[in-house]
Amino acid sequence: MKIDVIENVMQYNKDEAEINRKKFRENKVTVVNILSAPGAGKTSLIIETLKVFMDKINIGVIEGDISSTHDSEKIKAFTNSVVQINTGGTCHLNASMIAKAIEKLPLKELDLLFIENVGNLICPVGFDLGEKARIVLSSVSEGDDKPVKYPKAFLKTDLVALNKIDMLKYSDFNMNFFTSKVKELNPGIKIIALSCKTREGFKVWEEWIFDIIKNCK
Ligand SMILES: Nc1nc2c(ncn2[C@@H]2O[C@H](COP(=O)(O)OP(=O)(O)O)[C@@H](O)[C@H]2O)c(=O)[nH]1
Ligand SMILES: [Mg+2]
Repeated sequence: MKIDVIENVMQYNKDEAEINRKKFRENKVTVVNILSAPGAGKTSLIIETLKVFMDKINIGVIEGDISSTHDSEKIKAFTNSVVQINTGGTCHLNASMIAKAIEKLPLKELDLLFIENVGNLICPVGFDLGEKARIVLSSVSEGDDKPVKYPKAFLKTDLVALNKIDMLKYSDFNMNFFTSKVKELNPGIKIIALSCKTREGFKVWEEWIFDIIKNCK
């Protein structure tokens, strides 16, 4: 019985995600769902990307947090198209929450929509939101073993971004170990190493973003 209920919940989410995806397609908006542990740099990556692209394209942001408007307040300095979702304890966003949030966004005017998921590498993995692409953001300060400990997150993604590479010189993070474990799980996956502090690696990140927007149009 319990398993039936879980299956129904997952099927309901899948159906809702397909409705969102259709809406995104009709409005020609590229949607990117960012997953990471708390503090890996999701908000920083969104802000640094907004700084680069805000004069060229229209970007919206959905901020998912258990509570507070802390991140969306920061993002408001760079775009008016920001909606905060407070999950009230739920550890992931689901497709219904996104359906409600996009009612408050000028979807037709947007080229790109970032969804900052709730910070953890477990619960958000199973929930399709209707996005075009999913990113898993890891960071040097978390250590190089995250692909080993959270394999599903690194399997079900379109890009792995490694943030805070400015901290490599202060840590024992082994880049070869990290990349080889990611590639063992997901051989074809692209990995971008970057720093939101120094902007190292940002050219490659900007090109990746441009490419997925182009593919969506
Ligand atoms: N050294 C360093 N710190 C960073 C970098 N990116 C983000 N941070 C810091 O990491 C902390 C958490 O970042 P935040 O973007 O809020 O992470 P989130 O919880 O994933 O949204 C903040 O203090 C940021 O200033 C980076 O590339 N290098
Ligand atoms: Mg954040």
